[in-house]
Amino acid sequence: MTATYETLLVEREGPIGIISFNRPKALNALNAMMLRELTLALRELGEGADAVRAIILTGSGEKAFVAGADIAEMAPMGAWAGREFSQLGHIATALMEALPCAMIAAINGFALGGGLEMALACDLIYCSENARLGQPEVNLGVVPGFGGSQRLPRLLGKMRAKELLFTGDMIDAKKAHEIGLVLDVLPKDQLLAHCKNVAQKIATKGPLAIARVKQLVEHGADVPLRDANHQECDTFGLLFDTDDRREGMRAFVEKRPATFTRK
Ligand code: DAK
Repeated sequence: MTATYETLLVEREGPIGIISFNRPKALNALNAMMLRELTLALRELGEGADAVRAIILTGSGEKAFVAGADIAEMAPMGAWAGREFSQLGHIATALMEALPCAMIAAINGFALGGGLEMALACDLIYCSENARLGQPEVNLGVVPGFGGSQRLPRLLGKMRAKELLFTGDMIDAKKAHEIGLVLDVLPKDQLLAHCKNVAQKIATKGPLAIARVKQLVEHGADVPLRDANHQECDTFGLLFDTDDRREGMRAFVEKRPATFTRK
């Protein structure tokens, strides 16, 4: 790790990166510095020849993943500063969707407002039993600023999303699982280990295949089915010309695990 971070803990364990939002006294509320550092950390871990295969996002301390955007920092903002702040969140979340590695949210407590929006930009979301999730922006007289009004309805359907967006209610882990907002609910002390296991499993798969299937899902959601299927067809063909595809199929025939080289 080369960069130093004031608002994040950034670790690397082999093929896995772990980014912890690290302002526990303010329940890891997202300020502008944290959003800038997040973009930097995502690039440091997720880009380049030695990029990790999965990045886990979680929160430092006992209580929170992220309890929203920093209200004290937002309070004095005018229209232009508000837009710039929103832009910082959009840059980080768009990057999460564009990176070739898997993004995993490990929600270990409050995930509110901007916090839930960070998780919504991840590929997979798991939470602990004590998690509380919500989009309480309307309580403050604003709308979500980091993509929540768009990603939440795409994930849950319009009506479920509107219920959360209109009421500002916090829901518990059980309810979040029931409505499909999280994949699984884990005991608090097992959440990170579970996410690392999922990340390790992904790290054994073809890296080019993971990058491309993520891209197909992300791009496919925005285009007509016929065009999306066309993209799949092209990608399938393209991957046939890679060392990893040859190795993957050879390894199956030879009954051994594949060794992928990202080539
Ligand atoms: N911002 C700043 N500080 C926060 C915070 C937040 N979002 N959440 C908690 N804190 C601070 C508290 O002020 C307190 O600080 P001290 O008083 O100790 O100095 C400390 O964290 C501990 O919090 P509590 O004492 O309140 O802890 P409790 O366990 O009693 O309550 C809570 C936990 C999560 C229920 C409560 O802290 C809470 O309601 N927090 C606020 C939740 C919330 O409303 N979050 C904001 C969501 S709205 C946009 C850009 C972005 C956004 C919108 C628009 N544009 C640019 C247009 C995004 C908005 C949001 O994220």
